Amino acid sequence: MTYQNYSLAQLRQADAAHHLHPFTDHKDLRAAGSRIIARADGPFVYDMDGNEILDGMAGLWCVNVGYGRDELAEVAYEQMKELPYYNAFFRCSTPTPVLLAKKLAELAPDGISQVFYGSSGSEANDTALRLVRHYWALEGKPEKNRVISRDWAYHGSTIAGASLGGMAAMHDQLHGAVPNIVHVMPPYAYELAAPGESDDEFGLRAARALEDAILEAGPDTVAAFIGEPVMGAGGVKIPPASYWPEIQRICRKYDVLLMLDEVITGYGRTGAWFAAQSMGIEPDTITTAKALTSGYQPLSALLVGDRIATTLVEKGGEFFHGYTYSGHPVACAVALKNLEIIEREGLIARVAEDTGPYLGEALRQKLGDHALVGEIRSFGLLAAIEIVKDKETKTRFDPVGRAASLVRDHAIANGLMMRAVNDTMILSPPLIWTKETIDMACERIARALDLAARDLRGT
Ligand code: PXG
Repeated sequence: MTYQNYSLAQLRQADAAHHLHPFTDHKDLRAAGSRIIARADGPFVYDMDGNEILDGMAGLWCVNVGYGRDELAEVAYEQMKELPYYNAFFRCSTPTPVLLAKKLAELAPDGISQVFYGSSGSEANDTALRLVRHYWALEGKPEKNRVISRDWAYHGSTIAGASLGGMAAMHDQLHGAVPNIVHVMPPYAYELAAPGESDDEFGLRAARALEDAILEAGPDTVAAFIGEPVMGAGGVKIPPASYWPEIQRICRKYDVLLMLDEVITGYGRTGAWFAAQSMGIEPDTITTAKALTSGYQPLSALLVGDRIATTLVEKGGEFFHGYTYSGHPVACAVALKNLEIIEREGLIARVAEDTGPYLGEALRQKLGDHALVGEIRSFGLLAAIEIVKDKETKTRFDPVGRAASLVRDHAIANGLMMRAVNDTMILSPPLIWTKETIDMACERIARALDLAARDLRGT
């Protein structure tokens, strides 16, 4: 590898001189320098300082089959030799995207059998937004074009993705979001439920915020609702059981399409191929990316339900949309092999029956009593730990985000990669984690919590 001709100091210097990182305060980064991860194997990543770090985030919610899978490298190599690239425009196709679409149609929830490819979750959500608006235009209702989303949602970082998302800081930098997208409250009981309100009552109230928004806009102007089954980047916000059935009912009542963003939850993370199946949701589109290739190649697949696909095919007319890399042969070959590994190793059943339930139990049992822990929640292999100053009143440390950043820094220094979202600690590990790996992670989190508590004493 060519990087081995460079010292860590040289790489850091070149990184600071030339590389603009995503979601980064560049002034800060240049002062601190970056951690350079140079290799990875199984559940571990290795930085160039010589640290072995257990990857509690599966890269960025994506490396579901873990690192070091020779099979995925080999299939990419073979495909590159055979056909590195050809496009899917102008009535052409290549074999691997066809076979992958067929496979995805088998795995997808009932009523979904078509696929539109891109290279990222953001691109797939751009496709989804165009597609639902195009659908209503084809149906003779072009004015039915509003999309309702939620505060704190994350749907990507292109202008369409950020507009669909509900991150206020991102909206502030858009200087003009995509028009006709509105946001309602998220189903986040820990902070938003009223005193004495049960989780299920709160879930119904949060869902009815959608109904209010539809009625306020007028149902004839609302194309779709978009949501992550479990909000990921917004802080692993798991909705009460009452939430999605009520959302589904409201969408049906007002003939509003349901767009599910499963960029994080897709391909096994919740103990089913898709969270739609674990939660009983019947969406019209499902956005997927990340774990489709376990991050070994950039690839997204928008799964399109029969209602939209039938109109698109029967009414005809060109849908003026697509990307150079829509259906990239190498990425699709890697995806096919990745899905085969997930199936062959029974990783989804393992999450559903074994590691998913164990992750929640272990975190609660080993960390639930810690003075800094306000709540622990989990769904499959997604988990969150709320960091608070006072468990009873749910008061946070000041300023917001400082406490969880301390926990995160101590966790990484103690060999566990975690993420902090404001004052919520996040875990989204590879599906290859065992009960032993979960125990190892819990020990490292416990140590990080103790060290952060010491730092925070008196603040
Ligand atoms: N939808 C969801 C639900 C996501 O989580 C995207 C769309 C966009 O995917 P791309 O491939 O365009 O990044 C995502 C991505 C974080 C973090 O800090 C999360 C994501 C991306 C980057 C950072 O947790 N999720």
